[in-house]
Amino acid sequence: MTTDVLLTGFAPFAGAAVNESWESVRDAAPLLRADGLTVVTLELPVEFGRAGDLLAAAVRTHRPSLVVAVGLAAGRTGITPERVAVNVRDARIPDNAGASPVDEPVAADGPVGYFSTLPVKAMVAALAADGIPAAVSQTAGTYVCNDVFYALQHLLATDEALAGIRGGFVHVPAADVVGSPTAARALVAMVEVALRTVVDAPLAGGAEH
Ligand code: PCA
Repeated sequence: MTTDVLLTGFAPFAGAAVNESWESVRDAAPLLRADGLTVVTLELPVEFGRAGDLLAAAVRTHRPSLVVAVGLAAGRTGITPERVAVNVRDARIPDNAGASPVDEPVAADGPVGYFSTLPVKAMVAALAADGIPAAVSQTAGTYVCNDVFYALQHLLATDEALAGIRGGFVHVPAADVVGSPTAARALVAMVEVALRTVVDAPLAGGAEH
């Protein structure tokens, strides 16, 4: 069976009881399946290196058309598809395994960055049309979300066996800004627009993050 989309969220971190990214992924999956798509979901640990390794293993196993990794960005005011992953780890707080890398590369042999291969502008436009606050983000930070995003893009760019698989990262805000049902609906809209949009919409305006 072929897989249309691999969706990942994160476990709770920084003392929180839940992580909205996993809740929205969990709730989006049945909605996407109801639309006829084949969906695999995975909850990733908030751990440098290991999270990206687990995602890579899932990509190799399922060979989805699309990979959308989702994380929580608590300070944000909308859903933010990320434009670019950067080859650096710089932790402000320890990850869930106690690691606090500072100024280390994600991949020692990798380029400085990778662009998302998701149509981030078209995704934002689809959410705006649905009245959901959204903007393109120009940085996924330097913590575990960026680590996973960079590892994903590096994998997809360098492993010829995975050629043609598109992927990227989306940050969701805290539940008091966008509740889980709305975040799940937003993920559905973004996956559906990404599946049918290979060339991104040329919309102006890199919004502030
Ligand atoms: N957010 C963190 C890591 C896990 C998550 O959900 C981040 O933005 O890096």
